[in-house]
Amino acid sequence: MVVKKNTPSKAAKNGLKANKDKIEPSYTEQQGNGGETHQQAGGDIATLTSAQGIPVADDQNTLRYGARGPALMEDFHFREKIFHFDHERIPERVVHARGYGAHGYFELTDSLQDVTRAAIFQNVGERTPAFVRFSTVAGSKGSFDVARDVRGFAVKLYTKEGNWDLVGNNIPVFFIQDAIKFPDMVHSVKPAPDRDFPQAQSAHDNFWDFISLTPESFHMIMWVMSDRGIPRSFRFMEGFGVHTFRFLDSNDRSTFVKFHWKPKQGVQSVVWNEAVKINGADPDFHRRDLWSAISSGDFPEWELGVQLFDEEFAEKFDFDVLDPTKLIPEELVPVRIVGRLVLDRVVDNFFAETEQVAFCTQNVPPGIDFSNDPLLQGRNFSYLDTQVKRLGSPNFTHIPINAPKCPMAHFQQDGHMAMHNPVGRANYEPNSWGAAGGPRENPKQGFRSFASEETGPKRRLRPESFSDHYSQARQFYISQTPIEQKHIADGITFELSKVERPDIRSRVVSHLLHIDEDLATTVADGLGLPLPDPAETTQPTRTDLPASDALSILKNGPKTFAGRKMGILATDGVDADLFVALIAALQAEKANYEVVAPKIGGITLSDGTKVAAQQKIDGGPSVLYDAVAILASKEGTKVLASNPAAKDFLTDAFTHCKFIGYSAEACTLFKKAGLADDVDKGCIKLGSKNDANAFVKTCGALRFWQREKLD
Ligand code: HDD
Repeated sequence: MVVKKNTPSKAAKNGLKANKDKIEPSYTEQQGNGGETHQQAGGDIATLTSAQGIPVADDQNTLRYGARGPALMEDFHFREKIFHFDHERIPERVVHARGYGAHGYFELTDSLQDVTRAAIFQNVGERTPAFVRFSTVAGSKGSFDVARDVRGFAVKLYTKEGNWDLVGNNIPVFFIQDAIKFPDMVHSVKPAPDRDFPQAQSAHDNFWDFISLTPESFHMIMWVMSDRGIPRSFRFMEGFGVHTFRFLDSNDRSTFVKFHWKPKQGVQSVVWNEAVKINGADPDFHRRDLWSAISSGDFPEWELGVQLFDEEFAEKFDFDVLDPTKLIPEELVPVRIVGRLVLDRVVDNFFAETEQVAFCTQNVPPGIDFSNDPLLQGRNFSYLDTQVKRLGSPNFTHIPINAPKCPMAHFQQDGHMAMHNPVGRANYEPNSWGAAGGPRENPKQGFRSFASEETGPKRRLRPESFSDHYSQARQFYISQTPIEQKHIADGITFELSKVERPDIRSRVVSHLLHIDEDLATTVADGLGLPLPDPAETTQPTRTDLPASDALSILKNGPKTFAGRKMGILATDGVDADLFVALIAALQAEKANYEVVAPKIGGITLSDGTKVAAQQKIDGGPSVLYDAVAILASKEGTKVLASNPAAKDFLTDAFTHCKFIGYSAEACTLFKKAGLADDVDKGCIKLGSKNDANAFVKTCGALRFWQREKLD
């Protein structure tokens, strides 16, 4: 028998050759040796080695006895390779498993020296390195991006006095008031233990059962059911520290503070029908967006704002500032902008950075301190545990993404994977070895807690000051525009229509009656449910809280199409002047676009110019874009009219209230899509190249909401 040795295919070899210049070293040391690479044992392509650095001669065939004989235990290369592969996974986060991170910096624009001694807030213009991880909460690591869910907004700031982790969300309040309920809340939204579904969604019995029995969650529910629960991307979300924290100045004087991240790009969301379709078309919609924006130099930016207030305000405020289900309206305590956060670098390696980053709420530098918010107190206990479980060692702070960028000096030692250990003789303190004896405590510069005075019996209780569950939920609801209110009603109706037990649906509506009667009636009607009695409550809803415009997305929308993406559905023969003018207008506006064409090979314009396509029609549905243009020639329109995906492109864009620009010839597609009688002011005919600019400016409004009928 002729024995043939299995070698890499010709194509694989050619591929290697063709990309020779681009080939990265196969393994880059992440730490410890100054970033040297194992490389170039021969020629200009690095020689493959084992993890021990032993050059590998054959990576295609296991070592075996005879041509067809058994594998040999002696094959240490195979053993090491498979062993390592078998251990590649670490446990995913118990919540916020699906996330995406990027590097950047925080720059101080307004000194907070008057209220805090935190180093990061002293010198205007100073930049502090930052790493941010955005996430969904409920879905597993491989779930889709545009689930209806809260988004995590976790920021690690590598300050000169240690790491500060501000582990927030895109919603300023939380579901529960006491950390002891967190496992129940999370279990209820995650897949049921017997069937292990539903995945990454809250539209099911368990979640709404828990919510309907937990009235304190209703303020948060209003936010999650609003369009805030389906953000357009991470770049267009606000972030909130949620809890009340303390600032401490150099005399340990305390000022309460709430943290806000405000996106320079504006806040923007998608609509539900669109979200469902995006998840099919591109499950990575949000991570792709962040990656593309940063990679193309369009760096997302947020302003850091603080709401500062004192004990006196806290005493007279309508709600308890320690209750994490309440916010302080910006109209009452204005948000002072003190800095900006810019994300300007994608990760080199997802696992090393985004997966291994370990946020802990208890990481605060001197000058920042906690309040007694019971949820925050519980979180401070929880995060350390979870990192040890995930990362496998108390030395997770030695991983570069978690290591402070300021000097560290302590006597902690050993443990799994320890990279930094004490040197010299003394590894304890106090000691009498003088300067050789290592670091010492520093009462002046070191972290000091606020010396609050606490009294009271030891017992388990929920304070009376936490008992109003509906007034701020109502305030949020009345602060929304009619379209946003409709979306909230639609959102709740959709979710409850997936709940199988009518008594749970009814119980939810019994709470909504305390928030807004119209909302409750609309939802009940949408479910075909008789209106129940209002839920029992000890606290009547306050109706004197004024609307707060800051709570609405649409009242604060951006006025420009910058950073947004247009889908240009184009065909062969389209007017070259119009096409070029549209691209120029988009570029002038700093907007992005993709050409969507019948064939991925692209199109030929009327003047013979070839244009590459980024998407074939069925791979680039209009849900992926903020606005669309349909630029077709007469012949091209015929091609589109016979293509179901092209008709969907138009009808979806129309249904989702997007602005639609179209060349005169593309009119026929409206007919074919059954929209001929519906053409409205959001559908803009691009008669000549001169119309392109005005169209792109109009798109700055992002949606033509008049199209959505209000009952
Ligand atoms: Fe939490 C992760 C935000 C309440 C326990 N949480 C986690 C992350 C974010 C938040 C953004 C992901 C961090 C990352 O990207 O790695 N969590 C919040 C906010 C809360 C909150 C804004 C309320 C205001 N969390 C909360 C409570 C507990 C936890 C009450 C437990 C008592 N959270 C965790 C955790 C996680 C976590 C189990 C899972 C993975 C991790 O920590 O690193 O410890």
